[in-house]
Order: sequence, then C-alpha cells, then structure tokens
Amino acid sequence: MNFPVRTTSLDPVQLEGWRWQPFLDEAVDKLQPLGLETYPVPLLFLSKESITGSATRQQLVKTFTWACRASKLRQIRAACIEAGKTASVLNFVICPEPSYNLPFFGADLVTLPGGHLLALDLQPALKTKAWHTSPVWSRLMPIFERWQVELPTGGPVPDEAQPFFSPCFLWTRLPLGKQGDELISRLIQPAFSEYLSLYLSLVEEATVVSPDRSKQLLLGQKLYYSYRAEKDPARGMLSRFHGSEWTESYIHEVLFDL
Ligand code: DBV
Repeated sequence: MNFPVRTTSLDPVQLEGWRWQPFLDEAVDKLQPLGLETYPVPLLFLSKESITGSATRQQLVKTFTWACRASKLRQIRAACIEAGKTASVLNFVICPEPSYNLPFFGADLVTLPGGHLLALDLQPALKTKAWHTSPVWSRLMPIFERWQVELPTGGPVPDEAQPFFSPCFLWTRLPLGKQGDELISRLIQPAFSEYLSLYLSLVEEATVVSPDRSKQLLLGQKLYYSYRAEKDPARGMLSRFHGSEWTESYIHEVLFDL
C-alpha cells in the first residue's frame, strides 16, 4: 500500500496525476511568509481513500485536506480530490479573522468527465453599501477583466447566491482535452496567482476593526459558511465516494466549520 499517511494538517499533499497539484503548491509557497500554524483537522479527514464505480469499473478515490492558520487568517483549507477520469478537484478557501475587514478567498477548480468547472473570487463577508465602495474591488476588477474576456461564462448563478459573490466572480466551464488544458495554463493559472497575490497584499495591509464591526463581520461569515455548507455542490459526489455520514461531518466540521 502506498497510501501516504498524513498526521498533521500541514503535511504536504502529493497526489499522483492530480491536475491541480501546481495550484496548491503555488498557494502553499505564497502563504509561507505568513508563518503558518497547523489547523486542527481530525485524522479521519486528513486523508480518505475509497473505491467507487461499478464492480467491473472500479476507481480509487483519494480525498486529502490541507489546512493551516496565520495571524490574520482564521482558517485556510484545501479539499483535494483525485479520482482519475472520474474527478479531480481543488476547493480552496481562506477565511480571515473577523477582526479584519477582509473578504474570503475562494477557488473551486473541478474536473469531471463532462468538462472543467472553474470558479475564483474574493467574496465579501458582508455585502453592504460600504462594501460596494471598498477599494478592494477597484484593485480586483482589472485582474478579473483581463482574464474573464477570453473565457466563456459558466452560466447563471442562483439569485440566492448573489449576496456571497463579488462583481469579480470568475466563473467558467471549459472542455476537457487540449483546448481546455491550454486555457487552464494560459488563463486560469495566472488568474489564480493574481487573485491570490492581491488577497495576500490585502491581508498584509489589513488593520484591526472595532469590536462592533468585528461582531457584524463574524455574523456575515457565519451566514456565508452556512450557505456554502448547505448548498455544497460536492455533497452528492463526496457521498458517493465516501458515504454520507463521513461527508456531512466533513462539510460541517472541517470545510465550513463556523
Ligand atoms: N465545491 C465546494 C467544495 C467542493 C466543491 C467544498 C470538496 O464548495 C466541488 C469539494 N464544485 C465542486 C464540485 C462541483 C462543483 C460545482 C464537485 C460539481 C458538482 C456536479 O456537477 O456534480 C462555485 N462550484 C460548482 C458550481 C458552482 C461552484 C457555481 C456549479 C453548481 C451547479 O451547477 O449546481 N464553489 C462555488 C463557488 C465557490 C466555490 C462560488 C467560491 C469561489 O468554491
């Protein structure tokens, strides 16, 4: 058995043949200067291996969690799924401490037999009037526009999700094969880098807000996390792979744990 045993949330994730490995590696490198600390993740969720598919066509599935925290960032976590042609996923979220007026960093990079679904955003904890005039969006907009023009739209996003997205939500569906691969390396990879670099600049610049404001931000974060947990589009897939009991605990206690 060559299944790598992970004992802490900071152990590197190395998944053979995993399409999103370079994205996670880059994020981990970029985060290093923040002074990363481990984040508590039960062993049961650090690595999980299952067999999926029919009796004649079995597929090994590996799900790994990488997680950490830093002084201004309450939770940084990556859910990594590698299941050959069945699925390859990197879902990466950074949740700031509510004492800083920072958005979430969110990336959902999903490869399924029908194609790639790719989402990237800096998402507001509280989409109020003040947020709409925040300088974050003027800095993110040129980045968004540069990459978005060359990408097909991913299609409509439900109205109920609107409070949780920024106007710079990069959302596309790409075909498998050479064309999709080319667009991922030419557009998605630099977009991911630039969203993350801007996010890390915002983190560096962020100063503590008032206790009242912090309470409001925490409420906003809780709404966001409960929305994401309730509507998690990966629920069906994860339940098929690892069972619904494991999946519900993973979603509520690890991925969206506020
Ligand atoms: N999405 C998650 C987590 C995942 C995950 C924690 C552990 O929030 C994967 C894995 N997303 C995932 C999978 C699918 C999607 C789809 C497996 C495909 C589901 C399927 O078709 O079976 C962005 N992700 C989607 C969709 C959207 C997003 C809009 C399409 C939903 C649909 O068509 O029903 N996820 C959503 C979002 C962010 C995000 C806005 C933040 C940037 O992470």
